[in-house]
Amino acid sequence: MTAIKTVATQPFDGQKPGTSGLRKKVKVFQQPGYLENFVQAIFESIGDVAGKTLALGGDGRFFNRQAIQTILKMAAGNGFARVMVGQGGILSTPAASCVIRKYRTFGGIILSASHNPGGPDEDFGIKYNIPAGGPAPEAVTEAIYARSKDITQYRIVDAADIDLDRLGDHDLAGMVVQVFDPVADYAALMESLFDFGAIRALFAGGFGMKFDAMHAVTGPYAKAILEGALGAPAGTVMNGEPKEDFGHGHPDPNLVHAHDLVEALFAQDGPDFGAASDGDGDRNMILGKDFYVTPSDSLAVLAANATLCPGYAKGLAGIARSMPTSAAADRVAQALGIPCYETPTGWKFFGTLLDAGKATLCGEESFGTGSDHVREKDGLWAVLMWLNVLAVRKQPVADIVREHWAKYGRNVYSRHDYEGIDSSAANGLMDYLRGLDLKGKSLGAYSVAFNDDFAYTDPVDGSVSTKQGIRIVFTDGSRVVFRLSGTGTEGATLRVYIEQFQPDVAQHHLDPQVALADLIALARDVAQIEARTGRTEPTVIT
Ligand code: VG1
Ligand code: CO
Repeated sequence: MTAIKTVATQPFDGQKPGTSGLRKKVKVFQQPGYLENFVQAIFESIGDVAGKTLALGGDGRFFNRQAIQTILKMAAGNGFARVMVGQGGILSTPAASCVIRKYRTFGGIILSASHNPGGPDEDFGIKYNIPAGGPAPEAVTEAIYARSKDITQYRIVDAADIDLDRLGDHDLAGMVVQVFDPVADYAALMESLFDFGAIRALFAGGFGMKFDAMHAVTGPYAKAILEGALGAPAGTVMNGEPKEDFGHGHPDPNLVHAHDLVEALFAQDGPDFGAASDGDGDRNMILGKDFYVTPSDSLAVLAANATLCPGYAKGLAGIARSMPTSAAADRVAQALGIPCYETPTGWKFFGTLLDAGKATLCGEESFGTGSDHVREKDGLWAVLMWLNVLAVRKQPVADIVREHWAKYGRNVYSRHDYEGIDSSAANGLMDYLRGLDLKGKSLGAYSVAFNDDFAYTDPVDGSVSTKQGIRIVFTDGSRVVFRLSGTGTEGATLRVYIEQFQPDVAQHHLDPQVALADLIALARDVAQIEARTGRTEPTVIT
């Protein structure tokens, strides 16, 4: 019988989960006790774990395997009966949500810093998902943080490491470690939602696609589903081997970082369809031939075409989008006669709406789309939904989006990120904006309808979240929004979101940077971005 050790420890500062879990440099996580304290704080904040089952896995980044061994021993030390861990320590975020729900586990721990780079000098992350499958709501993350501040000891067993590559049940000091295939349950769920026969026929007819897994977690999933079940030619999946440092890349599926894919789609004789996913598999970018679909438009187009997919044939109960996401989805909801909810940034805010059956599809401007099939955003799911729509409509991606704009009007949209700026300058800028009273004033050619700091009251459980982003909304419905990122690990990242509705089809072809030029300049001026941050240009534009 292996003895459970109780190890004395001292609290670390700053174990406060951000938009999606605790993200820090690997070196921070490698400090003795750092990971252990946070895991113990989780186990003590989620109720009685004795005899329960936990799901566990991560995006395969550096430190993933080591962290899993530690968490397994701590789960045994804290009385869990079983831990289901993805083979090789691999489990995409949406697959984790799928497994938690399917096997009714007592939630799960996901190891990922998502789109942040990986490697010994880069980032690591950890988050707890609740038994419903979604990210822990704020009440739970606050409890974990509070516990991390007064922790004095953690519990762990002394035992040999588990062979994470060998499928099946392993014994760890009396606890069962079940190493399972991380792809199978997820692939089966996808097949239950989409018309795989129609997509197979599409590929058989010569439809060309590239999927960029960015050397991150979706490689095995995409190969099994696209090249396996759906018969897409070998080589459809690019960068399909998960690597601990993502091949020195930045696994963020946008026009800047998914450059291999962008090059392929904008080349002469490029494929018909392109997609990419992020580090942990919950984000997606959609490209057509010579065409980029903004995430906000992608949500709206999928909502408008959802009934073409078997899993959504009965229609949608409602749509939910994060506040900075464009109102393109709202127009579809209005046309369908269903509600559209506006939540703060972060998938955790969609959970109650999905659980209550109020929303079926959800989306964020940050390349996140998903539905009530799990409680996370889901990159490959969005790609498969697009494929299902393309298989039925038999039109190029660009035509589908342009027709959509012609019918609903176009919410011209862009996000400008200023990464790695000084934290106090960033906070000063936000405080300054918060203090402005602009109502009724003119900014350039625009007149301000209202400005505020977005606050949200959850319509299901009544919980209130404040300070979720500064909005300046103009009388014509255009708006600029300012937020600080809650997922970075170095300095601060200022995100500026710019949106304008354009009903005139003759203007729809314009590059958003051109169409939005006045609003972009106005946003820069009103927030004094250059004076306060020293930056004249954003780091990333999406
Ligand atoms: C970003 C995105 C947000 C997303 C979050 C987690 O947060 O803006 O929409 O939910 O990342 O996604 P922030 O606070 O940096 O703006 V992931 O794929 O990093 O788990
Ligand atoms: Co992610």
